[in-house]
Amino acid sequence: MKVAVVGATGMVGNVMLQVLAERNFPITELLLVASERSVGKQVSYKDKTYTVIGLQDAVNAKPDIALFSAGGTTSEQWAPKFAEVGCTVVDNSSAWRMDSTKKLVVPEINGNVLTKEDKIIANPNCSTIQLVMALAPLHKKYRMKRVVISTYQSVSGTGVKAVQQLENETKGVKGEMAYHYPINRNAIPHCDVFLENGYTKEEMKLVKEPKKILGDDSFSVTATAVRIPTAGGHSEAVNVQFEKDFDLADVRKLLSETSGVIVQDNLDTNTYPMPIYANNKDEVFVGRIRRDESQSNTLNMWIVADNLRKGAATNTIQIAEYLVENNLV
Ligand code: A2P
Ligand code: 11C
Repeated sequence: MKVAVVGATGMVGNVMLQVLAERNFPITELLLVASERSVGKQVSYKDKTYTVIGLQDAVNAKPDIALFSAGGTTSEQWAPKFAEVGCTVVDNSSAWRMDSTKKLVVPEINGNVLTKEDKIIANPNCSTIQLVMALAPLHKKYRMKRVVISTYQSVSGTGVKAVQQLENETKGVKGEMAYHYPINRNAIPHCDVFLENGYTKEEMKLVKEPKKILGDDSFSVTATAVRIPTAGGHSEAVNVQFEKDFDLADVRKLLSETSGVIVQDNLDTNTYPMPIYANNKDEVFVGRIRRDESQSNTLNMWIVADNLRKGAATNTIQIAEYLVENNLV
C-alpha cells in the first residue's frame, strides 16, 4: 500500500508512525505530509528518514490510503481532494464524524459497515472510542436505556501546547497557556468550546457519536467532560441503566471476552484501571464494576485508555487494516 500520513509531524501523527511500525502495516511507499511550515523536514520511520511533503504533492502521488490527523479544517479542505484521486481517507478529526454520508467506525464494533465506496471514513473522538468499546457488548445483551458519563481527560488530548503548559507549571516555569486557567493541581470542567446548550463540544461528541457507532439512537446519553493534570490517558466514570437486569459476573465475563478490552477489577489487590498503566497500550481497561444500588438495572464502571493510541492512532490504523484485510481499498 502507498500510505500517506497527513499531520505526520503532530502528536497523533507521531503515534501513528509508531503504531504503523509496530503492527508492520503493509507499506510499499510512505508519504509524510504536514503544513508548509514543515515541508523539507526530516522524519524517521523504522530505520529510514523521510522528507516531509506538502498536501498537493501528496495528492499528486495518489496514495491508496491517507491517514489524516491535521485538524478539522485541513480534513474538510483536503480529504475530498485525496478521495477524488481514488485514495481512501481515514480521518481522525471531527470534520466528518456526524456527516450522514460518512461512516464512523470502531472496527471491533462496526467495521462491517465499511464498503469499497467509502472514500472518507471518520475515526471517533478518543473519549467516545474507549466508552463504546466497553458499552457495545453490554448493550447487545442488556439494551442500554441511559448512560451518564463523567470524564477525567489528560492534557495530551488538547495537544502539544497543553502538554507544555502542564510541564511548565510543574517545574514552576512561566510559559504559554493552552487553557484559561492553570491545569496543575486543578480540574477544569471545560474540554473544547462551549455550545449554545451549555454543554461543551467534547460532551456533545459523547452524546452523539456512540449512537452512530452502535447504529441505535434508542438510548440517551449525558456527559460532563473535565480536564485533569495527567499527561496521557483518559478516564471515565460511567453509569449505565439497562432495559434488562444483569448479572455482575456475566458483565465481567462479557467484558473479559471482548477483543480489545481488559478487565482490571480486583478489590483485594487494589486493582483497577489507571492512566499510568494504560499508557502506551492499545486496549481499553475497565474496572470498579459494580451495581448502582440507587436504581434498578444500573451499572457503574471506570474506563481508562491511552487517548493517543486506541483513542486516535491505533483505531485509525485498525480501520486501515480492516480495509486492507477485506480488500476494500
Ligand atoms: P505542522 O507540524 O507543519 O504544523 P498537532 O495535533 O500535534 O498540533 O499536529 C497537527 C499536525 O497537523 C501537524 O503535523 C501539523 O503540521 C499538521 N497541520 C496543521 N495545519 C496544517 C495544514 N494547514 N496543512 C497540513 N498540515 C497541517
Ligand atoms: C480531548 N477528545 O481530549 C479531545 C481530543 O475531536 O478528535 C480529540 C478531539 C477530536 O480534548
